[in-house]
Amino acid sequence: MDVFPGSVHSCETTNMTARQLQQNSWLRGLRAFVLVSALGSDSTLLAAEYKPEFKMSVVPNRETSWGQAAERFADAVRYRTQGRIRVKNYFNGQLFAGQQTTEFELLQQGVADFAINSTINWSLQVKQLNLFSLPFMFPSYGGLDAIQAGEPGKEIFNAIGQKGVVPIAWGENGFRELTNSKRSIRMPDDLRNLTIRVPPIPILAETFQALGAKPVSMNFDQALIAFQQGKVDGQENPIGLIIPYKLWAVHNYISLWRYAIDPLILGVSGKTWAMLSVEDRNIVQQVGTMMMELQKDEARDAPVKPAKLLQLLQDMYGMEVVRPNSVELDAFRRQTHSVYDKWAREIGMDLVGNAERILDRGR
Ligand code: X2X
Repeated sequence: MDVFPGSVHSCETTNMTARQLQQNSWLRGLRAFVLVSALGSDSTLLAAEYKPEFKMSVVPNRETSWGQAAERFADAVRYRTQGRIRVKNYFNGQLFAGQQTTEFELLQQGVADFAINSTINWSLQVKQLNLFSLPFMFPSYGGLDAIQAGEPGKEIFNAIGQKGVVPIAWGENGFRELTNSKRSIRMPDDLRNLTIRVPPIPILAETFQALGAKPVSMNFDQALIAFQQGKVDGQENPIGLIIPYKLWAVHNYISLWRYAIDPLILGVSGKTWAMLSVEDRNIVQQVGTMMMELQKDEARDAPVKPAKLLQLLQDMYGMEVVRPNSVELDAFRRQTHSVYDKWAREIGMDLVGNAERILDRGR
């Protein structure tokens, strides 16, 4: 018996903003493309033929804003499809056995049906996603939003679509800040010889190398153990993860340097997408868009403003909060310039140039 009764609403345009509508029309085109490339034809199956479980992959735990978004998505999709699509969430990287940069391949193969993941973890397969890891590129959320809503965002979603994954919506992990157990970090020199864990993608390791640190590339689950054992001196992650993972217990210092932004994307396997009826695709799209908008808001502002969380780190856990000034940030930027230039070429000069122009207009 279905525990989620209720009518399926007309899922076309109810309650959508003009921006969402506009986004949806090109997304529909993109999805049609992915569908055709994935299967060669449109095979809309009957609901009764769906599998009993659709798998959602999530890197961190249920308590994070990514985890909450996955829970809400699963509940609402099940409700709106009257139980046709039952999503089971696999937290803590269970589906990819700790290898966080292989998740995109699971989506391509249809081993995972859905994923909410950081652009970092998909950037080995979709090189354009390295844009967000260009050192010290993103000054603010405003510029980021304009890039995601504009041409660069479309180009990136197209690139993901061409690789057999349907991107539904942007979310956010946040600006990646630096924590460590050794000392305050205000200038590049302060980083010298510190071992800093970074997610396993080259651009982040190269950035820390350029700053004189000793980067250690490691999957997140292993990193958590390494922090506990004091095997590395520091790490970089947004405040939204520093709190639920209690990094204040192992690191006394945090530098708010915004060296990289870390968007999330909700994606669907092209193979799974091809399995769904048009009606159910629309439901997935609508629910996903709404849940990721909520997730993005939460990552930035709710339930508690990041400034309040910082106060908590400072007053409750005794962390020393360092805010490098603009001269100090310039020193970091200068020292990582070669990494920026090298990766701008890898990502594509047109895409990076477009993004830079959008940021300049917003300054
Ligand atoms: O591995 C990390 O640091 C994390 C959790 O932020 C990502 O998945 C990129």
